[in-house]
Parts: sequence; C-alpha cells; structure tokens
Amino acid sequence: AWRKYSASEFTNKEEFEKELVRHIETTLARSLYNCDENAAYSGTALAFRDRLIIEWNKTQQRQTFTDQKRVYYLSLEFLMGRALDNAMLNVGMKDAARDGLSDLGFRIEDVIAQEHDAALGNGGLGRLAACFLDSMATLNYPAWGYGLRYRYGIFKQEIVNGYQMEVPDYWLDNNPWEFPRHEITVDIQFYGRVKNHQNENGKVVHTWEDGEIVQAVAYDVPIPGYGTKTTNNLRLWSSKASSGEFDFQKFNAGDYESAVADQQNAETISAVLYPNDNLERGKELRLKQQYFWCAASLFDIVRRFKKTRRAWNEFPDQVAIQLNDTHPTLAIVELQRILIDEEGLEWDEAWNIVTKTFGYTNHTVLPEALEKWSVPLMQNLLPRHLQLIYDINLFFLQTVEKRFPKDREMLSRVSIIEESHPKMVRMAYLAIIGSHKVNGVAELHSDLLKTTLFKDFVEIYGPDRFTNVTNGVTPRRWLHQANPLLSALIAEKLGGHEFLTDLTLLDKLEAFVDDKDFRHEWAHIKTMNKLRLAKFIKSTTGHEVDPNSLFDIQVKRIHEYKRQQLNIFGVIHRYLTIKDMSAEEKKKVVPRVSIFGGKAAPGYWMAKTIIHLINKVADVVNKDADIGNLLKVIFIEDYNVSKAEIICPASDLSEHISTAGTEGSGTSNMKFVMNGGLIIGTCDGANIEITREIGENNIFLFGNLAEDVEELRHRHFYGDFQLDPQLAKVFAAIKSNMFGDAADFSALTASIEEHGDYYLVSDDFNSYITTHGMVDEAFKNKEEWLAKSITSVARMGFFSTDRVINEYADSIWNVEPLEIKD
Ligand code: 26M
Repeated sequence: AWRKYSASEFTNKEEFEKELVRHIETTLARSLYNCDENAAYSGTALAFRDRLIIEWNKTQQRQTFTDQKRVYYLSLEFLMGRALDNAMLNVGMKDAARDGLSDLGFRIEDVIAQEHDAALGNGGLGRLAACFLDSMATLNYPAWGYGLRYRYGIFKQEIVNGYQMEVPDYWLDNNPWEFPRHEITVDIQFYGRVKNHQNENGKVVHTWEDGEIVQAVAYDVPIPGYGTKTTNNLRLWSSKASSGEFDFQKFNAGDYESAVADQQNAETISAVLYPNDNLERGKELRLKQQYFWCAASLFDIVRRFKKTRRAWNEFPDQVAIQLNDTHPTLAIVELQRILIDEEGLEWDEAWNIVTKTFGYTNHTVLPEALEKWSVPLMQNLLPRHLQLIYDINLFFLQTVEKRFPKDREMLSRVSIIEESHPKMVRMAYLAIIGSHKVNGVAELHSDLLKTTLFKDFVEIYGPDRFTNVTNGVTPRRWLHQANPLLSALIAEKLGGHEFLTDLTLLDKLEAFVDDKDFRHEWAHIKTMNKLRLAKFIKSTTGHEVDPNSLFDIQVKRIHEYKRQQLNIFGVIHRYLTIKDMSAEEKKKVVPRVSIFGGKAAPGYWMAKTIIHLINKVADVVNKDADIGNLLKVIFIEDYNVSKAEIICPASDLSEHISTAGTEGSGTSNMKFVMNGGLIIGTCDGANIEITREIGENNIFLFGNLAEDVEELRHRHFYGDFQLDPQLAKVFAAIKSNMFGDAADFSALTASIEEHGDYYLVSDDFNSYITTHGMVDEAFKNKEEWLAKSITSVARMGFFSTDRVINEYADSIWNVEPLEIKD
C-alpha cells in the first residue's frame, strides 16, 4: 500500500520536468528565473538520484535478506569520473532529460559538463576499480567497494611556461552522489602498546592499549548497473577526531586550541590522495591511511557477518575480499587480529579462515613500486600488527624449512621481513602468504610474476595459487557514453544495444566490413568525434587542428617506462625530416596532430622534464611556417576521466609503447581500439592479447621483446652502447637549443646516452620510426584503414570488464549473481 507514495519515478519528459522544477525550487531553494547551468545540473542530478536511491534500497534489502556470499573490493583508489551521464544511461531516461532540459533552454551536454570529476585515483589501477564496480552491478553480483573519501582527489594540472604546476582538487562541495552515514562510525586505534595477560584458562592473550583513537565515518555512493535494478554500494571512509576526546577532556580543561589541533590532525588522514603512480615512498601518513581504511572496512564486514549468527568457519562462504594491489594488505593482519584477540579463535583456525577469504591482485613488476614498510615505523604505529606479522612469518618459514631443508638462501629470500637496515616488511609477500589466489592483469604480466618476482612462491605453494585475469574496460562508459554516435550505429546494424551487456556480439559487425555505405558512416562518425576533440583543443589551448590530419594520441600518466620521451623524440625526428623536404616532397606527407596528455607525480623530476620538452617542442613546431598543418603538437592540460571520454573516440592512432615487460596490462589501449582507433605498440601488457584477438594485420607492433630486455640492459651496463644515429640527430637538435635552453633537458638525454638507457629508448628508436612510416602509408589507403578499424572493433568483445568480473567470480571469489526483481 505504501508503493503509491514512492516518489520520483518519472517515466517521461513531463514527469522529469516536474521533478526537475521541484528540486530546483525546493531542494535547492533557487528561483527558476535565475536558474543557471549549474542549478540545472544539480536539479537533474537530484531527480536521477531519487530513482537510484529507490533501487539502491531495494538491492541492499534483498542482498541482506538472501544472505548469500558477497564480494568486497578494497581499493585505495576509485577513479569514477562523472556520475550523471552514467546514471541517466543506466536508468534509461536520458532522452526524456534531454528534451526536458531543452524545454528549459539548456543543452544536456552543457549540463552534464557542470559536474566535477570524482578523481579519487591516479590512473589505471583506480579506473580499473571503477570499471569493476560498474560490471559487478550490471552482472548483479552482491558487491561492495571500500575506499577512502579523500577531501582532495588527484591534483589538477596546469601548464605554466611549459612546466607542470599542481593545484589542489577540492571536489566535495555540493556533491549529490554521496550520502553521509553519521550513524555508521568505527573507532580506529593507532600507536600505544601491547600487553600480555593470562585468561582464566591460563592462555596468553594480547591487548592493545593506550593508543590514539580516530573515528571513521561512512559515506555511501550508489553504483547503478546497466539494464538491471541492482544498485550496489561504494563505502568511503572519512576521518575525524573521536568526539569523546574533542568535546570533553581538553575543551573542559580550557585547552581549546590544542583540541582543535587534534581534530585537524585526525582529519588529515583522509585529506589527500597520494599522487604517486607506480612509486612507493614509505610515508607514515600513507601507512595510517592504509590501516585506517582496512580496519574500518574489516570492522564493518565482520559486523555484518556477525548479524547472521553463523559459525566463524562459515566466514569464507559469506565473504570474499579482493585486495587491489598491496595497499590493503594490512586487512589480512587485521582479520587475524580480530579472530584471535577479540573472538578468541586458535591461530590455525583463524589463519585458515583468513587465507580462504582473501585474493590479491598485483598490477606491476616495477621494483620501485613494490611496497615495503620499515619495521620501526610499523612497531610504533601498529605494535600488535607487527607482532602478528612476525608470527605469520615464523609459521610460514617453518613450512618452507620443511619443504626445503637447509636452504638458508631460500628462507631469507622469501621472508616477509627483509634483513636490511632498517628492517622492512615486504607487503607483496605478506599478501601472497595471506591469500588463496594471486593474479596478474595480463598474460605476459602474470607469466613474468611466476618466473621472476614470485618464482620462489610458485615453488613453495605450487602453480595453482597464481593465475591470470586479463583486464578490461566497461563498454557502457567507454563505448556507449563516450561515443554515442558509434554505439547508435552499431545498435542499428546489430538490431539493438544487447552488445553493451554481451560485448562478444560485436563480432556480428564483421559481416559489414565490405559494405561501402557502412564504411562511409563509420568514417563519418570518426570525423565527427575528431571535430569534437578539435573544438575542445581550440577552446582550451587556442590551437586549430585539422580533422583531416592523422590524430596520433598518447594519454596516460607520465612515466619513463611508458616512454612518452620516445614519442616526443619521434615527433622531433618527423619535424626535422619535414623541414629538410622540398615543396614537392612535402605534398606526400600525411599531416599529423601529435596529442599528449598526462600528469607527472609532483616529485618525479624526469617525468616533469618530459612534459616540459613536449611543451617546448609544441611551441616551436606549431608556429613554424615551413611546417604549416603537416605537424601539430598538442599537450592537453589536466588529463582526467571526463577528458578521456572526448579523447578516446577521436584517435586514428594511439600509442602504447612501454618498454617490453614493464606495463602490467594497460587499459587505454582497449578503450582506443573499442572506439575504432588503431594502435602502435610494443609487445607488452595486454597489447599482446589485443593482437591475438584482432589480428596482427590490424596493429602496428615494434620494438624489442621482453625476453631480450635483460640482456640489452646488461650490455649497456658494460659499456656496449651506441646511440641510434637517427636519435643522435634528434639529440643534436635539442642540444642546439632549438627547443629552448638545452640544459633544461640534459638529464633526459643523459639518462639515455650516459646512464645506460634503462628503458631502451635508443634500442627501439629505429623500429619505432620505421613503424610510424608504415602507419603513414596505411593511412593513405582510406578504405584499408577503415576495414582495419571495423574489424578491430568487431573483435574486441573479450576486453569487457563483464568477462573479467565473471572470471574473478568463478575462479577466485566463488560468488553467484542475485537478480533484483520488483
Ligand atoms: C604507492 C605508494 C604510495 C602512493 C601511491 C602508490 C601507488 C598508487 C597507484 C602505486 C601504484 C599505483 O597504481 C599502479 C597502477 O596504476 N598500475 C596499473 O594498473 C593498471 C590496472 O591493472 C594496469 O593496466 C597498468 O598497466 C598498471 O601500470
């Protein structure tokens, strides 16, 4: 009977307008007569939010009632981007909203663009977590994300005189997508000491006493699925001083200022996302963030389990916890602590539960990214956890000793504790030992884990603990939302949008590869998307780019291993080549726009130097009258998710050119190909599987293979190094001050010429340039290029995160979907 009161379920334009106006006038207390785009955004968001809330409540009720196994995805990063467009497409009322907004004088695109990106992540790892949430909801898995509610997301990048500047990203003001749950709090302890007691049975028990307490407050974000009623929950923790401490003790003692300082100190924990990507720097605050978030999440998960009044040995049948990288590894220790110290279980029984519960995903083999925490730091901050880590290590090393008697080398290699000064806790080893499955993110990456980084553990545990789950992306955001024209054309050919939830259906497109009209429409859509990007470039940089040029794009975090330096050296080589040409020769040149985007970690000087060089080259090339439209260089400031949605559909070619063996998977490679762009890349990460799926005629591969990297580095190290002659010309140009003071770039050129060229830029340069020549030739044949583009999209079905999530569900989590019905 209450159903008739259920508000807000607008089903057409008129009802949407009614809801919009109601929210603008009452919820927002704004007059319709001075309603600007921002108010229109807020009103629209609130109208759609109401619909999500209804399905969200229903989902949570059903999942609790059914009480089947849930997945908890622990990630310090969720790079969500904007929520409104996603909510509209999932609810399925975008057209009604478009028409309704248009009646009020607004363009829906402009309204959508009012939203601030939720940028709680650095790059691939954070965006993968966001795509996973989308697929888990779409596939009806009972799943929660757990993360931190940073007050400042990843910094905003400004380019000033060619240099990167970082500006804080304060994003929380009037965010309609989060719901504070002030009643859901957890007290989190730090510091203090461990005391041993004997309980009534004579058993030694440990208590952790006299620490500082910080309060975790839950903020919930609804995660709607596409074409389903399932709306899952993302729970983000925010830190504040525990109210007892603030209000009474110091305040009453008259020490108001120090009480406020404590308050601020507590709030610092969730204040800012660390802007490193693939780099570990051992800061205490970062460890505090990790424990704060793990402890709050574990408390919440355990509290939910205990409500069911099941026996502890059923915990792994009810709960699967996935660790996104080693950042949440303390959750393993925290669960062991709860089971032993608070619930009184025996060690073996507890440890058995723990290892059955956790799975660990590794995202990188780069040594500088592997987390290690100093033992003294951990001793001070988390004394009880350090004891438990030592115990875990002891029992582990005892079993290793039995299997490999007298192999001291082996014991010291696999010990969780590195015997350095200071001693260090190796988090990846702890994660492996505490999990039942460890996975890499692409085949090559998972193989490298087994043969190099984690080789000893494969011997100890056998190969079954290690597996591969190749990454994907969600086609809802990266095809349907980012590229509505292409999505509509595909739907027209395939007779509906089913491909969005079964991406393998794209293979039906291959039947149209030779259809002239279809090719023409395909080409037209690419041009429209290039125009959209050209407009964006014009409005943000002032530069005009010609959509008939080949758009060549590399957007991702700036890192030496991703080799943006190889790209910009290639651009300089192209520039020098064109400058040397006769007018006659120039006529044969394929005009190019080289587009870059990406942030450098604020303390990563080499990455900042690469950004500086790109911008200096852009300054020179873009105003050189000899060059005209034959080459333009664009650096897009502040690359983020919402910009990626404009950029990915507009590429002819994108670059995925990491040194072989260094990129875990890469995911933008998938986004670009899914949108009909071809790629140039190395045999690295998921490029290899993309090649296998789409065929090697449809991709431009170059460079040395992973198996040759070690030997090449070895040779460089022993002085066997000759700078590639074409690269030498590029360096000569840089050193002639052609792009400003050469001293600005000397560290970069020296890293290659003088310091061993660790990333093999010189070794791969010739192959890179030659392959770009093949790209030019291929681009001249428009029909051939289109055939490659269409064929590639048709064969990309494998790279949906729906496939990825089903693999995790079957082989790691052992969870079943639960459909939410009315
Ligand atoms: C570590 C310490 C302190 C602060 C930050 C970090 C840190 C943050 C992010 C370390 C690594 C981080 O991310 C690594 C990452 O994004 N890896 C990428 O993961 C993608 C998804 O699996 C892969 O596609 C990429 O190849 C891989 O580089």
